[in-house]
Amino acid sequence: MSKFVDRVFSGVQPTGNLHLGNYLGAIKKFVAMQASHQCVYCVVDMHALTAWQDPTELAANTREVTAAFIAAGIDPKAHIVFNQSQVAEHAELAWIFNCVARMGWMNRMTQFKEKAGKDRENASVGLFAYPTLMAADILLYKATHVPVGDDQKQHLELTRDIAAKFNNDFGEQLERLGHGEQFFPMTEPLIEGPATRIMSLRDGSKKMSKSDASDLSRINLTDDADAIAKKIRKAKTDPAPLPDNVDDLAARPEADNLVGIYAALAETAKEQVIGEYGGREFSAFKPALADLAVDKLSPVNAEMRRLTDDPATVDATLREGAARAREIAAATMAEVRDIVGFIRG
Ligand code: AQP
Repeated sequence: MSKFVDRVFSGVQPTGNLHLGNYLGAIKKFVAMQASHQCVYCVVDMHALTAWQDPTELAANTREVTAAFIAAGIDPKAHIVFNQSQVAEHAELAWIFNCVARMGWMNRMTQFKEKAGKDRENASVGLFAYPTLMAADILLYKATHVPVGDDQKQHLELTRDIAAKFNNDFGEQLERLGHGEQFFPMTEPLIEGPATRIMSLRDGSKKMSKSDASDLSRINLTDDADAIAKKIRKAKTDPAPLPDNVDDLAARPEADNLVGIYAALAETAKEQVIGEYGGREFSAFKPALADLAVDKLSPVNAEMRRLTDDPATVDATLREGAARAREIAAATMAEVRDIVGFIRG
């Protein structure tokens, strides 16, 4: 039996345009994990700074992500909801991990390559070091499970590599201090279901993304019913009707994406959706998808608005969550300082 308590950690960046991909790939799963795990959900504002953020918008977006968490059904009293920058231990452990991770490992990170693009010389050092901060976020809470979208898979693998190297590099010290062989757990990513990678509504080969210049490419969690219906109506598709078999979706990325969105919203499998809509035209499927999306997203949207209209209450929730997160983080960091040989005051 593992010595680690079953604990979930995950985060979302407050970088604006929170969308259906973030909701289905992450936030909806966060809600489900509450029944079986102790959960720590973080608005990762320090991660957001890896690209320039307008300070006023960063604060507003931090409140918006918090509101989305709560509106979607996360209970900040039973679990922990906070913003990363309020718990300084994230930055402290990230520094130690910067000294554990190897340049070769970091150089292989595809997200850095994609986000830095051709102008790598001009990317922030923070963008390059993003994955070590993410490892610190997770391991500070000794999290055993992390629900994320498919795009974060490589960062989770790096987190495990960092944990293993730390456990190994300080093995003797861990024995001496009575921690056994494993100080940090081998965290399991939770990347499953029909919505691990929601694609752009305009281009089935691109991930739905906050930074896409086209607003029609994504359904924002702040979109009203008309906007949701319009975006689904205008979603790119091929001319053929939906196939009778799920396997035939593989060669049709746009159709596959819409069926996946339907399945995730309806909490069913793609097979079920194809069972119902296989052979039908998009002119029949799209209105059904729009109705389902409006039905599921409107209550979240309304509750988000109510919460963001009361920033003082949102800030108080974050403050209380940070105080509880800090208790766990401070205990881990005290142990880490002893393990690496820092003299404590
Ligand atoms: N398209 C997606 N499908 C499924 N899951 C997704 N996630 C993001 N996009 C999709 C998941 O949402 C969580 C929070 O993501 P994030 O805010 O930390 O950052 P991100 O992945 O960089 O978000 P974007 O929208 O893709 O932003 P930009 O445009 O800046 O690149 C994560 O669990 C992520 O997997």
